[in-house]
Amino acid sequence: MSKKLFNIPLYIIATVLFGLKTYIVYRFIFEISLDNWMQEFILFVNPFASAFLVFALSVWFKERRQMKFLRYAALIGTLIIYFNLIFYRNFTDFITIPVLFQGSNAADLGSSFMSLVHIPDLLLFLDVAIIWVLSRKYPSVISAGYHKRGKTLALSVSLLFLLFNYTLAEIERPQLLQRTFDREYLVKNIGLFNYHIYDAVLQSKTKAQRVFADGNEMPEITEYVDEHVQNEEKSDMFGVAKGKNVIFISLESVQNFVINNKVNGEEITPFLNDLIDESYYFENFYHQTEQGKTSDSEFLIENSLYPLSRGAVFFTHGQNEYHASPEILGENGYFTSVFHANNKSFWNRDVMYDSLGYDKFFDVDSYEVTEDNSIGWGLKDKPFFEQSMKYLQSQQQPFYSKFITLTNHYPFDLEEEDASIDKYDSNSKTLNQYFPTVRYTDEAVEQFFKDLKESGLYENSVIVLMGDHYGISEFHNKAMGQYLGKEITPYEHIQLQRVPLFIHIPGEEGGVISEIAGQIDVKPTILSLLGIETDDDITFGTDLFAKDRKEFIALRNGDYISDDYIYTKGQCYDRKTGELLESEPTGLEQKQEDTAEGLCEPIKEKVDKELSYSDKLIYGDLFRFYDFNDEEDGQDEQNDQSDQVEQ
Ligand code: GP9
Ligand code: MN
Repeated sequence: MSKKLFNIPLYIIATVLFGLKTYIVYRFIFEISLDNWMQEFILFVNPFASAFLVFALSVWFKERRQMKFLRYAALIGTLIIYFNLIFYRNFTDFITIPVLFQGSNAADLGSSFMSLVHIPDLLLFLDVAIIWVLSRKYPSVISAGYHKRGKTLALSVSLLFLLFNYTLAEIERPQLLQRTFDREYLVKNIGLFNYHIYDAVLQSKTKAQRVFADGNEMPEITEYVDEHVQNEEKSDMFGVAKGKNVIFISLESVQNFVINNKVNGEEITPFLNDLIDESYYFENFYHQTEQGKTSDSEFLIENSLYPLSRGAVFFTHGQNEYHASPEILGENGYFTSVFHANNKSFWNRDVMYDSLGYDKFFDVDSYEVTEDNSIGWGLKDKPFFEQSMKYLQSQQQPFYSKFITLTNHYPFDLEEEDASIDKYDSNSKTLNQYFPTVRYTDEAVEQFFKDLKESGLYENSVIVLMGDHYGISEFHNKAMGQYLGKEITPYEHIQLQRVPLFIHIPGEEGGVISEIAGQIDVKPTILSLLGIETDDDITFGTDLFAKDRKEFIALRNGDYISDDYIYTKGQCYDRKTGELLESEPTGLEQKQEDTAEGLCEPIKEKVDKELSYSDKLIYGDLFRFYDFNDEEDGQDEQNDQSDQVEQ
C-alpha cells in the first residue's frame, strides 16, 4: 500500500464515512418529513457538521491516542444512532433523557427489544469497521502530529460548520432552540447528537429547579388563591350540564376580529356568527399564550395555570405533577380524549397528555392522510372532523374530547377548490390568505355540527369553541390597519389578542357576554357547568358565570386587561375608549394615584405576583407536595417526605 493513498487524515475519512451513514439513516430509515429543498439541504449538512465537530477533536491528542479516540467515537456515535433507531421503531420518536430513565416507555421497549433488531442493521456498523481496520493496520500512515495552526484550523472549521448549520436551521425555523416545537424538528435541523446535548441541558436545568423546591412555598400560594381568585359562592350555572359530554374545539389561529365581520363584502364566518344566537359568546375573551402557541393554550384551559414566558411548558415540564381537568373528569366518570391529526410528539403531546390525565390521543396515525386530503400542516379540517366521527361515536359516555384544528395555520395555504371566499388585497400575503382559510375552518365546524346532530351526540353535549392564539402577528400591522380601518396602536394590538369563545349548552339559550375573560378561566368554568366541586383546586382563573370575579386578565408578558384599563408597553389605556391615560402635570400637589402610572400600578403588582406564583408551581413541580383531596389544607406531610427521599 503506497503511502500516498492514505495521505488523508483519518478524522476526515471518519467524518465522510460517518456523516454519510448518518445522512442515510436520517433520510431513509427514520421517517423524517421534508417539505422543501431547504430542509433537504439542512438534513444533508448536519450529519457532516456534527461528525466533524467530534472527529476533529482527535487532532488534540497524541498520534497513538488519535486512533483510539476515533475508533471509540465512531463506535459510540453509532450506538447512539442505533439505540435511537430501535426506540424509533417502537415509538416513532427520539429518545429523551426523562423517557429513557422514567416511566413505562423503557420497560415497554424491553419486552419487544428482539423484534426491533434486524439483521441488516449490521450494515450500520460498516464505517466503524472500516475506521477500526484503517486505524489498526495503517496507524503510521493516517495519523499525524498537528502543529498548533493545524489544530486551531480544525477547531475553527468545526465551529464554523456548526454555526452554518445553526444559521440555516434558524432561517428555516426561527427560535428553534427556545421553543423546541418537536423532537423531529430538532433532529432534522441540528442532528441527533446536538439534539441529545440540547435535551441534556434542558433536563438538567429543569431538574435543578425541581430539586431545590420543597413545598414550603405552597401555603403562601394557596392563601393567595383563596383570597384573590376563588369565588365566594357558586354561580347560578353550577351543574346545569351535569353528566353531559364535553366537546372542546380548538380553532387554530382564529382571532375574534373575523367574527361578524366581512371581507370583500362577504361574511367570513357565517356559521360561527349564527352560532352566537345559540350559545354563550364571550366577546372580550383573550388568549394568554406565549412561545408554546397551541400547546400553551391547551395548558391554560386544562390547568388554569399560566404557561411559561419562554419555551413551551409542554416540553420543559411535561412530566410534572398536574391536577388538570382531564384527570379531574376521569375521577368523575368521564372518558377523556384528544383528536389532532399531527405527530403525537409535536409539542411533546404524547408525554404531556399522560401527565394531564388523558385516556386516549387520536394522533395522525388514527387518520387516513393522503396528498389529496391534506395541505400545509397536514390533514384538512373537513376530513379531520369527518374521520373523527367514528371514534367519537364509539367512545364511552360521558366523555370530554378535545379537537384541535389545523388548516387555518400560518402560512394559511388553501387549495382553490376549498376556498369559498376571495383573498384580501393588501401588502401582507399572510393576512390576504387568512380570510379564506378561516372560512374553510368555519365550514368544517359547520359540517361537524351536522354530523354531531345526525349521530345524536349533539343533544347530549356541551360544545365549546375557542381560538387558540393570534394568527396574524404584529409584523402585519400595516395591512391589519388597512383592513380594520384604524391604526394599530399598542392598545389595539392588545385588543387583537381577543379570540372567540363559544359555550353551547343544550337547553340553554345563551347570550353575548361582554365582561373580560381569558383562557385561564376555561377550566373552572367547564367544571362548574358540569357540577364538579373545585373548592380545593388551585387555579388562577375563575368561573366565567360567577358574579364575583378576579379583576384582571393577565397576559403572559405582564401586560393586562382589567375592567377599566389596558396596560401594555408600560402605558395605561382606558379599556373602553382606548384613550392613553397620560399624567397631566397639574402641579406639585398631584397625588401619585392620579397619574397614569398610578392608575394601572396597583393591578400591575398583583399581575406580577400571580405570574410568579404560577411559575413557582411549575418550576418547583410543587403539586407533588399537595394533596388535592385533603379537605383541611391540602399540604401533605407524608407525600412531602417521601418525595424528598426520591430526590
Ligand atoms: C401543531 C398544531 C399547531 O400540532 O397544534 O401548532 P402551533 O404552531 O399553532 O402551536
Ligand atoms: Mn395553534
